[in-house]
Amino acid sequence: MWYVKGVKMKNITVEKEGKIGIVTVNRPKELNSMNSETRRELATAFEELDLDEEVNVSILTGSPGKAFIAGADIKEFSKMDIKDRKAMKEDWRVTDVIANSCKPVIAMINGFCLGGGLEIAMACDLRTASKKSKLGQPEINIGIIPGAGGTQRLTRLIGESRSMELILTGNMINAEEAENWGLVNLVAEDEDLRDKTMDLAKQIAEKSTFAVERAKKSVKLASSLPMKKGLKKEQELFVECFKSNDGKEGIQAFIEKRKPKFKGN
Ligand code: CO8
Repeated sequence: MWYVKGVKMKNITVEKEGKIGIVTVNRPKELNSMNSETRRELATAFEELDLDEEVNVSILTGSPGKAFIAGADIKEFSKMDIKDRKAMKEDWRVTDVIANSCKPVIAMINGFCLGGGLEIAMACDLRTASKKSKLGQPEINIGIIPGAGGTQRLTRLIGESRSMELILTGNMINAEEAENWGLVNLVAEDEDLRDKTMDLAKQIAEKSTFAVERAKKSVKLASSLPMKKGLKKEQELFVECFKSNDGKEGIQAFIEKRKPKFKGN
């Protein structure tokens, strides 16, 4: 049994490898679909990792088998009496926690990545996928629509036309198509996915955490701010980095032809 903030985690595991935090949804029999409890546990875990000084980058994945995350738990949906948006607030929290985390989060997609599974992957900053993976927003097949950012994040990532296609047909695409569409950053053979994802995470984890946090923030603002405001915000964040100890150290290290020693401030 895993504990985060002293709370028992029944549906996920949280591990650390060097500066990388790895969160795994562990409901293989249900294809790692997320019931409410899983969504709440994920939110708690990512909040905790955001505060953890030992961790610079996190990875979200599914327990080995067929699926990364096959969406929300449809069987639980049948028992839920959803009266309004506010009643689901806690259920929705996880995507906000990940998207607003000051540290990068990588979705390591190792199988079916559907519905809420794709939505949580899109709340992450980068996505890697194994060749066997299938991605889609099949909600329309059960008479509902994406409800955790699918229509908004997917459209921003791949454009309206392809987003419409996935959301209106409910069809799945494979990992290579997803890479061509700009939905995933890299595709690996199933057995290489973990190593390649760890390499990516380690590359980022070695940078200045001060600069990485501001880079993530600035890129995220591009989808919510008009260009002029976005550029102004970028300049402010650039100056913060320029004035930081890490900024000074990075520039000096380049001049002295040595590896920078970043301290995160
Ligand atoms: N929820 C609950 N159980 C699931 C789910 C799911 N999403 N997906 C699979 N399972 C279960 C199956 O019922 C089955 O259980 P059992 O053995 O007891 O019958 C077991 O997992 C294995 O699944 P299959 O036998 O179906 O495996 P297949 O390889 O034949 O098919 C598929 C795999 C194609 C992934 C298929 O299982 C499938 O279509 N699953 C549903 C996928 C889906 O529609 N996902 C979207 C759900 S809706 C959603 O995510 C909305 C998000 C809104 C977010 C709101 C947050 C607040």
